[in-house]
Amino acid sequence: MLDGCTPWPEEFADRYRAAGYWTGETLTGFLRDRARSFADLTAVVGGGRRWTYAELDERADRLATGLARLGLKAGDRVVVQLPNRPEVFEVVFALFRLGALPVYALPAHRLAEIGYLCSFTEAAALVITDTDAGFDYRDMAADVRAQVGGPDHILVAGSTGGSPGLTALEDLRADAADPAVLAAPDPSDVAFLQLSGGTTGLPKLIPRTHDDYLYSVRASADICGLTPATVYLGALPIVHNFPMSSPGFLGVFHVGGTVVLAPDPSPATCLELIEAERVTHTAVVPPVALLWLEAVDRGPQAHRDLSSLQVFQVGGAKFGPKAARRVRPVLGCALQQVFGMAEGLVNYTRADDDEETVVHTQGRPISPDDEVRVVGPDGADVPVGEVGHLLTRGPYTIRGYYRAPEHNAAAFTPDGFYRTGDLVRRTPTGHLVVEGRVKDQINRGGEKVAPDEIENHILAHPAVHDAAVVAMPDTFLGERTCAYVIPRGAAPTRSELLGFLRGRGLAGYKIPDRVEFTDEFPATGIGKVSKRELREAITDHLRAAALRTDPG
Ligand code: AMP
Ligand code: DBH
Repeated sequence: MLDGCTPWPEEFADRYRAAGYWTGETLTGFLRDRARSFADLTAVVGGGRRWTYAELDERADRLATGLARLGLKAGDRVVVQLPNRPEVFEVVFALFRLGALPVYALPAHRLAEIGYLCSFTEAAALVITDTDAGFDYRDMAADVRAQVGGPDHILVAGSTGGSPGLTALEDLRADAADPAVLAAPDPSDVAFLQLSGGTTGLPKLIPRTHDDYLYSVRASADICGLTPATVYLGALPIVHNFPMSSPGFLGVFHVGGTVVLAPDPSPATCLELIEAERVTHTAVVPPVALLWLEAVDRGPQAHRDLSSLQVFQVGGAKFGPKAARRVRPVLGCALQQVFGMAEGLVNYTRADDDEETVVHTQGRPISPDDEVRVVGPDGADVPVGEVGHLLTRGPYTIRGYYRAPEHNAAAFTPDGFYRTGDLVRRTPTGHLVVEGRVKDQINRGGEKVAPDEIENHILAHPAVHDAAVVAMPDTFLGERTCAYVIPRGAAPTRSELLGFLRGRGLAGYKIPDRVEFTDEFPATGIGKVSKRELREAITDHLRAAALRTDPG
């Protein structure tokens, strides 16, 4: 296994194989196999292109050959940061073919995150696009290289703009595939690294194996009722765990369906695509769901023909019952709530669940062998119906983060349960209702922010003495970030501080939504900063301000 990863104990691995969950299939062979079964069916639509399974397979083959000639090989880590365009599939399947490990970054990531990922994983290459949404990724890549002294290869899906340190994928793709480059990885080995939302200073990396991940993909495709007639709209950044595997593009490719890539999740873009491509399934986070509901419900997209839509998945953050109840009347399709995590466990409401279950719960686990415990502060199981901390272990939940022994000691119990940090309640049917969290994390409409990481960036400002970042309630995103700052001497202005954070190359969604200057922080009994009191203070403040503007 890849160094710095925690395998499942042998007795569990044996059990998961015996139960038929771990089949020995690998992501290396996955696409070739599907291309044999579904050659002429459409695999991908996006960016003005349509590729059949045979075409995607051939492209991945030729690119893999080019990458091998460049020197990339099995076991190499390759940071992949691409927007929702068909090349993203060509690249990840080419890497799987070589046995190289994609490290998935989001398009929103900037120098701080990409630099960290490249250096922490000792990446052999970084794959970017040229420009997207007004941002030039080539400039960022040059800064990454200047900062971390690597990676050796920066590959661009698009134009290099003539820059000498960059290689265009177009120039790399071999004229013909060399079958000798095909790797033969052990199915129990790590296939890629996924990013966690994280709670501590730097994002944690999640190692997923061929066996465990493909089990979750196959089971998800089955639960979600995918068939070769499925047309899935990829509205979220496609390499996020949700649109990749729950059931996501891998679930769709597993059954021979079509993935339509949306360049952005806006209602204008997506609802037009749903109508034009006769989309049957899609997946969004709650704020996007709210925008779509508004746009269709007597809004500017009310005229769209959405009759093809069968399943509307919402997950990543809590979807309130009020909005959940509007899905069927407004969009004319079924809602499926999805509560998942890149670490493993995924819960779905099912097609045959009654309306109250679909509206009020976040679903139940994929697998009969997902072990779910809901425990109190003493670590003992609480009765059904009571709120407790969710711990889980199972055939597709990791036993440890990548190269993080200290963090693992806290994030996993000695017997291997992952401490999700989520507070849940279990219903008599085994469905889970997410009630809150114990982890220090802000869930900004599905985008996770680790306060600790932002605090460290704020503390780097010379005029900052101390910083504490907390969640504040928000009707649209659920939560936004508020940074409490104790200045050192003359306080910087808000805009100066935010400009400073942007200048450090922090992803936009991590820039605090609000900054409050203060002289001191409230303390807990043992003298730690009381984030609970800060959260309450900002919540009270916002409520009072709302009452002033809307006294009714
Ligand atoms: P990550 O570990 O970064 O993959 O993020 C997973 C976390 O997102 C979970 O542990 C939950 O805190 C949160 N989450 C995901 N889906 C939902 C949902 N449907 N409702 C509430 N929280 C969710
Ligand atoms: O939030 C998540 O990470 C998430 C949500 C839904 C996820 O990883 C998933 C489904 O697989």
